[in-house]
Amino acid sequence: MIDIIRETADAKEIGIIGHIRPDGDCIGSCMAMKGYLENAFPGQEKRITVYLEPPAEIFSYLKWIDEIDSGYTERKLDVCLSLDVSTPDRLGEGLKLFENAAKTICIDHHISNAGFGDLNYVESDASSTAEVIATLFEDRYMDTEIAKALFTGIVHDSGVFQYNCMSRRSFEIVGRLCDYDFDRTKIIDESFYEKTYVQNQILGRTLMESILFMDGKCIAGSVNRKVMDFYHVKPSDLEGIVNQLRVTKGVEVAIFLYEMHSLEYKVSMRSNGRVDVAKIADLFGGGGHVRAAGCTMNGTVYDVLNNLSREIEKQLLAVYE
Ligand SMILES: [Mn+2]
Repeated sequence: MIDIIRETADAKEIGIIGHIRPDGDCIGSCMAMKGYLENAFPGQEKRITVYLEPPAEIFSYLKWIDEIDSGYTERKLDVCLSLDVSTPDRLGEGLKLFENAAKTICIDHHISNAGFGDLNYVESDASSTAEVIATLFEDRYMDTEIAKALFTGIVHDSGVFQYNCMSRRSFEIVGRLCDYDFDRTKIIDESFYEKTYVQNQILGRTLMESILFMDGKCIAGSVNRKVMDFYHVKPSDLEGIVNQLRVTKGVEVAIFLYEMHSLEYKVSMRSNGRVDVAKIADLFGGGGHVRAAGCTMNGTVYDVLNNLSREIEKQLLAVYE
Protein backbone atom coordinates (compact mmCIF):
# COMPACT_ATOMS: atom_id res chain seq x y z
CA MET A 1 0.00 0.00 0.00
CA ILE A 2 1.02 3.60 -0.49
CA ASP A 3 0.16 6.28 2.06
CA ILE A 4 -0.70 9.11 -0.33
CA ILE A 5 -1.08 11.71 2.41
CA ARG A 6 2.30 10.92 3.93
CA GLU A 7 4.05 10.82 0.55
CA THR A 8 2.72 14.25 -0.45
CA ALA A 9 2.73 15.97 2.97
CA ASP A 10 5.94 17.94 2.44
CA ALA A 11 5.47 18.64 -1.25
CA LYS A 12 4.69 22.17 -2.42
CA GLU A 13 4.42 21.41 -6.12
CA ILE A 14 2.39 18.28 -6.90
CA GLY A 15 1.65 17.01 -10.40
CA ILE A 16 -0.87 14.37 -11.45
CA ILE A 17 -0.39 12.91 -14.95
CA GLY A 18 -2.39 10.40 -16.97
CA HIS A 19 -1.84 8.78 -20.36
CA ILE A 20 -2.13 10.15 -23.89
CA ARG A 21 -5.67 10.14 -25.37
CA PRO A 22 -7.10 9.91 -21.83
CA ASP A 23 -10.15 7.68 -21.31
CA GLY A 24 -12.79 7.79 -18.58
CA ASP A 25 -10.70 5.85 -16.07
CA CYS A 26 -7.66 8.03 -16.59
CA ILE A 27 -9.60 11.31 -16.36
CA GLY A 28 -11.76 10.14 -13.43
CA SER A 29 -8.71 8.93 -11.50
CA CYS A 30 -6.77 12.16 -12.02
CA MET A 31 -9.76 14.33 -11.01
CA ALA A 32 -10.41 12.17 -7.94
CA MET A 33 -6.77 12.42 -6.85
CA LYS A 34 -6.79 16.20 -7.31
CA GLY A 35 -9.96 16.56 -5.19
CA TYR A 36 -8.65 14.21 -2.53
CA LEU A 37 -5.36 16.06 -2.09
CA GLU A 38 -7.17 19.44 -2.08
CA ASN A 39 -9.41 18.13 0.74
CA ALA A 40 -6.54 16.60 2.68
CA PHE A 41 -4.43 19.77 2.66
CA PRO A 42 -6.92 22.66 2.80
CA GLY A 43 -5.47 26.16 2.76
CA GLN A 44 -1.91 24.89 2.58
CA GLU A 45 0.63 26.36 0.23
CA LYS A 46 0.46 23.54 -2.23
CA ARG A 47 -0.12 23.68 -5.94
CA ILE A 48 -1.81 20.52 -7.18
CA THR A 49 -1.95 20.38 -10.99
CA VAL A 50 -3.47 17.77 -13.30
CA TYR A 51 -1.68 17.48 -16.65
CA LEU A 52 -3.69 15.79 -19.40
CA GLU A 53 -4.47 16.15 -23.09
CA PRO A 54 -7.80 18.02 -23.44
CA PRO A 55 -10.52 15.66 -22.17
CA ALA A 56 -13.64 14.89 -24.22
CA GLU A 57 -16.62 17.20 -23.71
CA ILE A 58 -18.65 14.32 -22.18
CA PHE A 59 -16.55 14.57 -18.98
CA SER A 60 -17.32 18.25 -18.38
CA TYR A 61 -19.48 17.39 -15.32
CA LEU A 62 -16.35 16.53 -13.33
CA LYS A 63 -15.14 19.15 -10.89
CA TRP A 64 -11.67 20.63 -11.59
CA ILE A 65 -11.87 19.59 -15.26
CA ASP A 66 -11.44 23.23 -16.37
CA GLU A 67 -8.23 23.50 -14.40
CA ILE A 68 -6.39 20.78 -16.29
CA ASP A 69 -3.07 22.00 -17.69
CA SER A 70 -3.09 20.70 -21.27
CA GLY A 71 -0.14 22.93 -22.11
CA TYR A 72 2.09 20.91 -19.76
CA THR A 73 3.65 23.99 -18.16
CA GLU A 74 7.18 23.11 -17.19
CA ARG A 75 7.68 23.04 -13.43
CA LYS A 76 9.98 21.33 -10.99
CA LEU A 77 7.59 18.96 -9.25
CA ASP A 78 8.24 17.77 -5.70
CA VAL A 79 5.95 14.81 -6.26
CA CYS A 80 4.61 13.50 -9.56
CA LEU A 81 1.83 10.91 -9.59
CA SER A 82 1.35 8.85 -12.72
CA LEU A 83 -2.16 7.36 -12.87
CA ASP A 84 -3.42 4.66 -15.27
CA VAL A 85 -0.20 4.79 -17.32
CA SER A 86 1.29 1.40 -18.25
CA THR A 87 4.64 2.56 -19.68
CA PRO A 88 6.55 5.90 -19.60
CA ASP A 89 6.08 6.51 -23.34
CA ARG A 90 2.31 6.67 -22.67
CA LEU A 91 2.92 9.81 -20.58
CA GLY A 92 3.26 11.81 -23.80
CA GLU A 93 4.18 15.41 -23.08
CA GLY A 94 4.01 14.64 -19.36
CA LEU A 95 7.14 12.49 -19.56
CA LYS A 96 9.45 15.49 -19.08
CA LEU A 97 7.59 16.62 -15.93
CA PHE A 98 7.72 13.07 -14.61
CA GLU A 99 11.44 12.64 -15.30
CA ASN A 100 12.32 15.97 -13.64
CA ALA A 101 10.23 15.36 -10.50
CA ALA A 102 11.99 14.88 -7.17
CA LYS A 103 9.77 11.90 -6.32
CA THR A 104 7.60 9.82 -8.62
CA ILE A 105 4.67 7.60 -7.70
CA CYS A 106 3.09 5.20 -10.13
CA ILE A 107 -0.44 3.90 -9.48
CA ASP A 108 -2.01 1.63 -12.07
CA HIS A 109 -3.88 -1.57 -12.93
CA HIS A 110 -2.22 -2.63 -16.21
CA ILE A 111 -0.56 -6.04 -16.04
CA SER A 112 2.15 -4.74 -18.39
CA ASN A 113 3.20 -2.03 -15.91
CA ALA A 114 6.72 -2.89 -14.73
CA GLY A 115 6.72 -0.14 -12.07
CA PHE A 116 8.60 2.85 -13.47
CA GLY A 117 8.20 5.19 -10.48
CA ASP A 118 10.23 5.59 -7.28
CA LEU A 119 7.16 4.17 -5.54
CA ASN A 120 4.87 1.81 -7.35
CA TYR A 121 1.43 0.48 -6.61
CA VAL A 122 0.09 -1.70 -9.39
CA GLU A 123 -2.86 -4.02 -8.85
CA SER A 124 -3.27 -5.91 -12.09
CA ASP A 125 -6.50 -7.61 -11.07
CA ALA A 126 -8.31 -4.36 -10.27
CA SER A 127 -11.07 -3.25 -12.65
CA SER A 128 -9.61 0.23 -13.05
CA THR A 129 -7.12 2.70 -11.67
CA ALA A 130 -10.10 4.41 -10.02
CA GLU A 131 -10.68 1.22 -8.01
CA VAL A 132 -7.01 1.08 -6.99
CA ILE A 133 -6.94 4.67 -5.74
CA ALA A 134 -10.29 4.23 -3.97
CA THR A 135 -8.67 1.56 -1.81
CA LEU A 136 -6.02 4.14 -0.81
CA PHE A 137 -8.52 6.91 0.04
CA GLU A 138 -9.66 7.56 3.61
CA ASP A 139 -13.34 8.37 4.03
CA ARG A 140 -12.64 11.60 5.93
CA TYR A 141 -11.19 13.32 2.84
CA MET A 142 -13.82 11.97 0.45
CA ASP A 143 -16.70 14.02 -0.95
CA THR A 144 -19.40 13.78 -3.61
CA GLU A 145 -17.21 15.23 -6.39
CA ILE A 146 -14.49 12.65 -5.72
CA ALA A 147 -17.11 9.88 -5.64
CA LYS A 148 -18.41 10.99 -9.07
CA ALA A 149 -14.90 10.89 -10.52
CA LEU A 150 -14.14 7.43 -9.11
CA PHE A 151 -17.52 6.13 -10.29
CA THR A 152 -16.79 7.44 -13.80
CA GLY A 153 -13.45 5.60 -13.86
CA ILE A 154 -14.91 2.26 -12.80
CA VAL A 155 -17.91 2.55 -15.15
CA HIS A 156 -15.73 3.27 -18.18
CA ASP A 157 -13.09 0.58 -17.64
CA SER A 158 -15.62 -2.14 -16.80
CA GLY A 159 -18.08 -1.44 -19.64
CA VAL A 160 -20.66 -0.41 -17.01
CA PHE A 161 -19.76 -3.27 -14.62
CA GLN A 162 -20.03 -5.81 -17.44
CA TYR A 163 -16.50 -7.24 -17.65
CA ASN A 164 -15.01 -9.97 -15.50
CA CYS A 165 -12.50 -7.49 -14.10
CA MET A 166 -15.33 -6.48 -11.70
CA SER A 167 -14.60 -8.40 -8.49
CA ARG A 168 -16.43 -8.52 -5.21
CA ARG A 169 -14.17 -5.70 -4.02
CA SER A 170 -14.91 -3.61 -7.12
CA PHE A 171 -18.63 -3.87 -6.44
CA GLU A 172 -18.07 -3.09 -2.76
CA ILE A 173 -16.24 0.10 -3.72
CA VAL A 174 -19.10 1.03 -6.05
CA GLY A 175 -21.40 0.39 -3.08
CA ARG A 176 -19.33 2.80 -0.99
CA LEU A 177 -19.67 5.44 -3.73
CA CYS A 178 -23.47 5.00 -3.65
CA ASP A 179 -23.40 6.60 -0.17
CA TYR A 180 -22.72 9.91 -1.93
CA ASP A 181 -25.57 11.82 -3.48
CA PHE A 182 -25.16 12.08 -7.26
CA ASP A 183 -27.07 10.96 -10.32
CA ARG A 184 -25.43 7.66 -11.30
CA THR A 185 -27.78 7.00 -14.22
CA LYS A 186 -26.97 10.40 -15.70
CA ILE A 187 -23.23 9.73 -15.57
CA ILE A 188 -23.61 6.31 -17.21
CA ASP A 189 -25.96 7.60 -19.91
CA GLU A 190 -24.21 10.82 -20.77
CA SER A 191 -20.58 9.77 -20.52
CA PHE A 192 -20.86 6.16 -21.72
CA TYR A 193 -23.93 5.27 -23.79
CA GLU A 194 -25.00 8.53 -25.36
CA LYS A 195 -24.51 8.88 -29.11
CA THR A 196 -25.11 11.80 -31.40
CA TYR A 197 -27.86 11.57 -34.01
CA VAL A 198 -25.39 10.92 -36.85
CA GLN A 199 -23.52 8.31 -34.81
CA ASN A 200 -26.82 6.45 -34.43
CA GLN A 201 -27.66 6.91 -38.10
CA ILE A 202 -24.37 5.43 -39.28
CA LEU A 203 -24.65 2.61 -36.72
CA GLY A 204 -28.14 1.77 -37.99
CA ARG A 205 -27.07 1.90 -41.59
CA THR A 206 -24.05 -0.34 -40.96
CA LEU A 207 -26.15 -2.93 -39.12
CA MET A 208 -28.77 -2.90 -41.87
CA GLU A 209 -26.16 -3.52 -44.56
CA SER A 210 -24.09 -6.01 -42.54
CA ILE A 211 -23.48 -9.47 -43.93
CA LEU A 212 -23.60 -12.78 -42.10
CA PHE A 213 -21.36 -15.58 -43.40
CA MET A 214 -19.60 -18.83 -42.38
CA ASP A 215 -22.91 -20.36 -41.25
CA GLY A 216 -23.75 -17.30 -39.18
CA LYS A 217 -20.53 -17.49 -37.18
CA CYS A 218 -19.12 -14.32 -38.70
CA ILE A 219 -20.66 -10.90 -39.23
CA ALA A 220 -19.13 -7.96 -41.03
CA GLY A 221 -20.06 -4.34 -41.53
CA SER A 222 -18.24 -1.62 -43.41
CA VAL A 223 -18.32 2.10 -44.02
CA ASN A 224 -16.68 3.66 -47.05
CA ARG A 225 -15.28 7.15 -47.54
CA LYS A 226 -18.37 8.36 -49.41
CA VAL A 227 -20.69 7.43 -46.53
CA MET A 228 -18.38 9.02 -43.97
CA ASP A 229 -18.29 12.24 -45.97
CA PHE A 230 -22.07 12.21 -46.44
CA TYR A 231 -22.70 12.03 -42.66
CA HIS A 232 -19.66 14.21 -41.81
CA VAL A 233 -18.36 11.60 -39.36
CA LYS A 234 -14.90 11.09 -37.95
CA PRO A 235 -13.41 7.66 -37.15
CA SER A 236 -14.22 8.26 -33.46
CA ASP A 237 -17.93 8.43 -34.39
CA LEU A 238 -17.70 4.79 -35.51
CA GLU A 239 -16.58 3.46 -32.14
CA GLY A 240 -18.97 0.89 -30.73
CA ILE A 241 -20.32 -0.35 -34.07
CA VAL A 242 -18.19 -3.51 -33.91
CA ASN A 243 -19.44 -4.22 -30.37
CA GLN A 244 -23.04 -4.02 -31.57
CA LEU A 245 -22.23 -6.45 -34.39
CA ARG A 246 -20.63 -8.83 -31.85
CA VAL A 247 -23.80 -9.31 -29.82
CA THR A 248 -25.63 -10.85 -32.79
CA LYS A 249 -26.94 -14.29 -31.79
CA GLY A 250 -24.77 -17.17 -32.98
CA VAL A 251 -21.83 -14.98 -33.99
CA GLU A 252 -18.27 -15.92 -33.01
CA VAL A 253 -16.42 -13.08 -34.70
CA ALA A 254 -17.54 -9.59 -35.67
CA ILE A 255 -15.59 -7.48 -38.15
CA PHE A 256 -15.96 -3.80 -38.79
CA LEU A 257 -14.08 -1.94 -41.52
CA TYR A 258 -13.87 1.68 -42.45
CA GLU A 259 -12.05 3.13 -45.40
CA MET A 260 -9.11 5.32 -44.41
CA HIS A 261 -7.85 5.92 -47.94
CA SER A 262 -8.84 4.47 -51.28
CA LEU A 263 -8.54 0.66 -50.95
CA GLU A 264 -7.10 0.90 -47.43
CA TYR A 265 -9.25 -0.20 -44.51
CA LYS A 266 -8.97 0.06 -40.75
CA VAL A 267 -10.15 -3.30 -39.39
CA SER A 268 -11.63 -3.92 -35.93
CA MET A 269 -12.44 -7.44 -34.79
CA ARG A 270 -14.31 -8.76 -31.77
CA SER A 271 -14.52 -12.38 -30.69
CA ASN A 272 -16.86 -14.12 -28.32
CA GLY A 273 -14.00 -16.30 -27.08
CA ARG A 274 -13.52 -19.23 -29.49
CA VAL A 275 -11.36 -17.32 -31.94
CA ASP A 276 -8.23 -15.44 -30.92
CA VAL A 277 -8.55 -12.28 -33.02
CA ALA A 278 -5.21 -10.92 -31.76
CA LYS A 279 -3.49 -13.79 -33.63
CA ILE A 280 -5.31 -12.84 -36.83
CA ALA A 281 -4.61 -9.12 -36.45
CA ASP A 282 -0.96 -9.98 -35.84
CA LEU A 283 -0.75 -11.83 -39.18
CA PHE A 284 -1.74 -8.59 -40.91
CA GLY A 285 0.58 -6.30 -38.96
CA GLY A 286 -1.83 -5.31 -36.18
CA GLY A 287 -2.42 -6.46 -32.63
CA GLY A 288 -4.65 -6.42 -29.58
CA HIS A 289 -6.25 -8.84 -27.18
CA VAL A 290 -7.84 -12.30 -27.63
CA ARG A 291 -11.34 -10.81 -27.84
CA ALA A 292 -10.58 -7.39 -29.33
CA ALA A 293 -7.98 -6.60 -31.96
CA GLY A 294 -7.36 -4.53 -35.05
CA CYS A 295 -5.14 -3.95 -38.06
CA THR A 296 -4.94 -2.03 -41.34
CA MET A 297 -5.50 -3.90 -44.62
CA ASN A 298 -5.39 -3.09 -48.33
CA GLY A 299 -7.78 -4.08 -51.10
CA THR A 300 -11.53 -4.04 -51.58
CA VAL A 301 -13.93 -4.91 -48.75
CA TYR A 302 -14.26 -8.38 -50.29
CA ASP A 303 -10.48 -8.89 -50.48
CA VAL A 304 -10.17 -7.93 -46.82
CA LEU A 305 -13.05 -10.17 -45.71
CA ASN A 306 -11.74 -13.09 -47.78
CA ASN A 307 -8.33 -12.84 -46.19
CA LEU A 308 -9.73 -12.55 -42.69
CA SER A 309 -12.33 -15.30 -43.03
CA ARG A 310 -9.71 -17.79 -44.18
CA GLU A 311 -7.87 -17.29 -40.88
CA ILE A 312 -11.06 -17.30 -38.80
CA GLU A 313 -12.15 -20.55 -40.45
CA LYS A 314 -8.81 -22.19 -39.64
CA GLN A 315 -9.26 -21.43 -35.97
CA LEU A 316 -12.92 -22.47 -35.88
CA LEU A 317 -12.14 -25.78 -37.63
CA ALA A 318 -9.37 -26.45 -35.12
CA VAL A 319 -11.82 -25.84 -32.28
CA TYR A 320 -14.51 -28.13 -33.70
CA GLU A 321 -12.17 -31.01 -34.58
MN1 LIG B 1 -7.64 2.09 -16.75
